Amino acid sequence: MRKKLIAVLMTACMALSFAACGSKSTGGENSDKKQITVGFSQVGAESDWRTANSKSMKETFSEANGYKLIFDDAQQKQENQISAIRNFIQQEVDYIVLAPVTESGWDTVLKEAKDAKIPVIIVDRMVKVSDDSLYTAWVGSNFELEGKKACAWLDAYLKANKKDTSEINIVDIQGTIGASAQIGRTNGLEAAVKEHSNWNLLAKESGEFTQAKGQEVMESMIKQYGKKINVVYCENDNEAFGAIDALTTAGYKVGKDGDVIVMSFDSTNAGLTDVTSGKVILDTECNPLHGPRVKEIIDKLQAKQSVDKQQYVDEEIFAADDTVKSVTVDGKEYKVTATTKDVISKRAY
Ligand code: GYE
Repeated sequence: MRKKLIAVLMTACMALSFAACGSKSTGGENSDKKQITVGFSQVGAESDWRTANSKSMKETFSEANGYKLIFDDAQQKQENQISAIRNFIQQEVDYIVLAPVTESGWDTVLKEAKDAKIPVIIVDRMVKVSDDSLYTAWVGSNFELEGKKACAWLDAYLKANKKDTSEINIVDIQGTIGASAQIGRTNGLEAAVKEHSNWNLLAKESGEFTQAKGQEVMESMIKQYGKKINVVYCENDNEAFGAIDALTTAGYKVGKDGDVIVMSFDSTNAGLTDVTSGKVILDTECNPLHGPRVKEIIDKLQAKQSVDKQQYVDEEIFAADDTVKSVTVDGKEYKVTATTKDVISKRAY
């Protein structure tokens, strides 16, 4: 009888421990670890880049990998991001991941996260805070370097085409004002304009990183400057798509032997497809696949290891042809890839 009771108790215990196991852990690579809850405040869905970025985060922080991801799309509004973060704090998530729309305005809410002892990882664009301990780590691109690489390419391209003494009129369709990606890319261009007495920056205006606004801004720039424009510097691929639509509708020939050349950033599949046709003359890469990079930071924090405060991603340069083989920025040489369908097919976004 006693033996039987022990056996029953043991079975009950095993059942209970299985149940406990079921509620706390999931299958996949973290199978016997506790599920980690990550609250991710995403900027929005303004561009192809952003779509690829969201996909990378969702694929990485999946249930099968041992995570519960609370994904919040802020529709490009900082106030939405601030309330998402407050929500994550209330839900006592294990980590907060923030892709900030602009750099400033985060001190108060990040202090709230710090007081709640929730580590904050910043991804993609940066935050400008008075106290760096308000976030644990940042991973993303060197946007100013991207701008400098693009301008070094333009300089070399104009030289190769013997146009380096002509007047070059440039318009800048900027990203969301105050976003690191805008600040860096605009700064890169403005520094290069200062260095070239024959480069004129005719106008700069935000296209909000969207195709629709990019098109609208291009239309108004065409009205104002017409055929004076030689170079359209778009701060992302979607703005470039909109600008190209506006230019072709207005009867401009876009490309190498046309009226105007269009430069872009991101190097998404669609962007690079326009590079192969020459509609986009240069696409400077900005890599959106941050999911595994953020995961690596979280893995280290889980293992109580130290993490780099700031981590830049390596990025490439894609041109419509091989006129310029490489560019040198701040003493470092970067290879330029002449874009083909084959090059695109090997890329994931
Ligand atoms: O270039 C653009 C997106 O912050 C790097 O945001 C990101 C930028 C990217 O909307 O396409």
